[in-house]
Amino acid sequence: MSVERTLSIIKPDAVAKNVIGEIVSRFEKAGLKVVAMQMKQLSKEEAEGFYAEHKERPFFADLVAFMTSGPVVVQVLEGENAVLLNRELMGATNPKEAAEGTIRRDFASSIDANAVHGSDSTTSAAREIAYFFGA
Ligand code: RTP
Ligand code: MG
Repeated sequence: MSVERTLSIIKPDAVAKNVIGEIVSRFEKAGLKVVAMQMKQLSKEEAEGFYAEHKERPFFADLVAFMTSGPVVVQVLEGENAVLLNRELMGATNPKEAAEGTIRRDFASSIDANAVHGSDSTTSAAREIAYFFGA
């Protein structure tokens, strides 16, 4: 076990549904601490750079359009095994496949509008945290 940091984004669909507090509450109840938080409107360039690993994928343009469709809440979460714990709390990418009690099962409406982002590894987390919050 080790204390890690991970990057979380509450996506435009969840912000529009007025469930920022409910989502943050799930992180806190699971033992993750919010150590940085910023509400912002992503530019096209910011969203493209953030999801650069997916730029050749067929869904890239839709993903960027969705992520810039309204404000998001970008957070750094800290705790024991934060990267994996956050992914477990989020549930599967497609909400139809997400386990009961997960954020995506309860708040996501589709594979595009899927409520939250979470870093998928400690390496991604370091890059993503620096991307939004600097060193
Ligand atoms: P995220 O990066 O947003 O936390 O999501 P993830 O790790 O669960 O999934 P990832 O493979 O990284 O994909 C990033 C986002 O792209 C959209 N996507 N659409 N239509 C499709 O087949 C498809 N696959 C992925 C999703 O909105 C996903 O969250
Ligand atoms: Mg991902």
